[in-house]
Amino acid sequence: NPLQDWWRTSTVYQVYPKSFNDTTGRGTGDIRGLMEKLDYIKGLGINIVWLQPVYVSPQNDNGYDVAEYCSIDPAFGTMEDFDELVAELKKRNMHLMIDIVVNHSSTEHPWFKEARTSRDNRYRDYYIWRDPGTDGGPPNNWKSKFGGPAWQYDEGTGQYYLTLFDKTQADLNWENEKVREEVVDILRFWADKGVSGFRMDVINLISKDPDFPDDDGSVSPGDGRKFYTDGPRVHEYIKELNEKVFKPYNLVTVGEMSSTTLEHCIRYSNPKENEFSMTFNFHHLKVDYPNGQKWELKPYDFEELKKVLSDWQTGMQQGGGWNALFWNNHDQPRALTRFTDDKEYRTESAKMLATTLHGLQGTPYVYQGEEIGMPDPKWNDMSEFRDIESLNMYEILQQQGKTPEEAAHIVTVRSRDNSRLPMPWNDGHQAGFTTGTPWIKIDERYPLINAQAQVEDPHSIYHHYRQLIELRKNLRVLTDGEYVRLDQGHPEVYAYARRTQEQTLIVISNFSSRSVSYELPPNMWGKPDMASAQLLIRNTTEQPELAEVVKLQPYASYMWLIE
Ligand code: TEU
Repeated sequence: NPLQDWWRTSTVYQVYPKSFNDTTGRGTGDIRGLMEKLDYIKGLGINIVWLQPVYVSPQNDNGYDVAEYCSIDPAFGTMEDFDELVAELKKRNMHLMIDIVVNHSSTEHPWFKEARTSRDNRYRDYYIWRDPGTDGGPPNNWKSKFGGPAWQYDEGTGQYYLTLFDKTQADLNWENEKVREEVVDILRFWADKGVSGFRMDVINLISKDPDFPDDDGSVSPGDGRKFYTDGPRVHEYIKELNEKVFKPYNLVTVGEMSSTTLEHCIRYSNPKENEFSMTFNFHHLKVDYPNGQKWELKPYDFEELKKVLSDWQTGMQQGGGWNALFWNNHDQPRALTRFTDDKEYRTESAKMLATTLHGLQGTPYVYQGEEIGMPDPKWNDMSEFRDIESLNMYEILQQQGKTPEEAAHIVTVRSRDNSRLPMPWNDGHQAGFTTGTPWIKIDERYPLINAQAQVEDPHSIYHHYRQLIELRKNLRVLTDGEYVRLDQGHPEVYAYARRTQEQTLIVISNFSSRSVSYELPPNMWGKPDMASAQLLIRNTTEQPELAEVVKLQPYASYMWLIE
């Protein structure tokens, strides 16, 4: 039964190394800094650590611009440090998942430096080159995800090369089997070093329509993604990686799927397809995007959030897929600020979001700082920002007619830097992150919001996560219980059940600062066993019985078990 896989009852902790822990005084985190904190992570009950890129990189996109795939950047440490990290994790019965960024490489990669020297260089076709369009401009109208055109002109050889992200991130040409062979070698190199899994960056973008047609905007927003998202050969390419590396090394793998569909994610993650173990999708994190547009603002649509989460739970369950569950990552503002109250009800809100997510089917991901209730920072001016996407968009928004203040406001709400401030370890100098000058500011609330305070307080958010992670290891209904949404559009409450023959789990959460009551559906109530429901986890002092009508304080969230 595929539901026995070990990673289906695991929880993953995501480490953004640049902001995790600095042991050199350089002001950026490093591998030895992560090693110092393994017991802190283990204390949560985590058994997989996802380490984001630490490879040689010019850091234009904080390591997602890789210049050498099998070397550690000296800023993060040495290969010996990496080997020691793997060993230290194994000692703690924990696994290492590393980030693989092979939709594109840095333009500093030797392959690209060679490729741009001449049209017949042996590495030329490792990348995607096209002649100028009829007007002498870019070959088509595709747009970069970070703003601006998706093509850069190379004077030396008179052609454009494709860059779906930053102009220093050149898309690799997966049509070229030599590229696919290089990727297999890279994956085998790291698998031979003892990593247990891979997170594959924007892996559903690697197959492009070889005609590179203009996008007429008839399907998606007209930036070309219709011609490279979930492209014609994407499943073929992934099956090849699975056959040559994932399966032989028995790896756990997660694909980051940008702008994807439920149907594709079922194919990407159903074990019978032999592709990935699970997938990230982002539809639940676009319910505050007006018409899907990230750089416009609106309050989030609560009903849409519940609908998307439910549709994906039901759809993936019926299709045999497997979700990577997450509210947060290094590309998203903090959910605590985005969806709830990060001030008066910060602790209740953080625990409510955790209970709501960890009751769903899938493998949960905890992004560093989420487990201690880190909110979005308070930004003072644009000089505090570092993210290439945010800095680009600040200019582009003004070119589109926004005033500097309007553009800055949108960036403070949307910027990926919202989740990239250094981990606050304690209330000491620089929150214990560095003895030097941090690469990005430290959140000034670190005397109140820091890991040490959270670990020492048994009623903290940290210990709430620990309880949820522990439940997942032992409660079968969390792994294979059928998902059923219970609330029918309640304005403040999200309620759902998970069911097997033997057990029923009920999760009820108040996403508002109002005290509300929620009435269970009649067909649920009245059964004698409902009164025997056991309250497994709560985020308020009160311990309500499961009753026909449940009263919920602001941001209250409960999980009951009926056996
Ligand atoms: O993210 C790709 C991605 O979908 C987001 O970056 C999103 O497209 C972007 O924020 C625009 O809204 C992955 C990595 O997680 C991200 O950090 C990298 O910048 C990106 O790929 C390129 O490697």
